[in-house]
Amino acid sequence: MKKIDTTASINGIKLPLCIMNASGVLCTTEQELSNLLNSFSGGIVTKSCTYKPRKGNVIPRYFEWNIGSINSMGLPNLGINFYLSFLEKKKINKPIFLSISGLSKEENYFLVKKANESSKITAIELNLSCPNIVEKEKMLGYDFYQISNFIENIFKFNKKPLGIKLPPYFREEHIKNMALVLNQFPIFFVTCINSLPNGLFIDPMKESVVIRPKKGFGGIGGSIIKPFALANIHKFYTYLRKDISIIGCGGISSGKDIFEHILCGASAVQIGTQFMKEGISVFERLKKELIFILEKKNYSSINSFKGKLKNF
Ligand code: RRO
Repeated sequence: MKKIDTTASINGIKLPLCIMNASGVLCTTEQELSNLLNSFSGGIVTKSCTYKPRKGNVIPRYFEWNIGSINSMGLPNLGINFYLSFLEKKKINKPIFLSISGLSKEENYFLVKKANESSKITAIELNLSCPNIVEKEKMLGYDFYQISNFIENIFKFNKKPLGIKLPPYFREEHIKNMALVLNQFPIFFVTCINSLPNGLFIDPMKESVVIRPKKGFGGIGGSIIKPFALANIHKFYTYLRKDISIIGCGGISSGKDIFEHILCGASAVQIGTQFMKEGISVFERLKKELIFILEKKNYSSINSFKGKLKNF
């Protein structure tokens, strides 16, 4: 049997495995990040950080059921200085993606500048799609007027590989317009998609919402969002410059799901809800399941089928 290659390249950033965690899931504290460093994951994405540490929203703020999850975490994180000094102390054995989610454009500029000072960060994942923060500014991922100027300003000083975590879009013209903007900049990758904003899951027995913040409304993840993730990945694959890689995120709980993401154009994938449910062993299981599928299909690497989804 020939050796199956499950490594990945994100616009030249080499991952020992094409599977990593999604930002936000078990990647906030020293313990969680150490666990990820010692795991099979092909890279590490940190919890989106702000300048000051944040406690986040009141609990309960996360709930899961068989096919989905809902969260309104409210950006709980230990502040950028914690993540930078944690990484300084550690021996790093895989690419590190520092996720940044400032509460204003100015805060994002500041955070990107700070991240540029660290040699331990492989790339920045700029989160322009947090669904749960109601601050004065509109979510940049949905602000087609401001995003171009914002990214232009970032690239005036940013020297690190930088990607953007996008929200889900539900109209082709939105994806096309966003791709046209992104194509103008030296962006390394996009991550598609963040959770579906403003969902509502309820408990009919208790006749109640299941999370406390925002009257129960929150971002939806898990298996039920996979069709939206695949649609966004595939459309962006069509419209983005070919050197901008796509990291697929949304609804992955099996090797088959990873195969589907890659078929739609993803170069690597992130695991959110399923990592939360299953814990750190998820990466090894998914790797085995992906290899099993590739063996059956006689594919030796991700590049043999990436983006090659067929139409009728
Ligand atoms: O912390 C959160 O509430 C959160 C963030 Br920043 C995000 O980007 N996506 C999400 O589902 N939750």
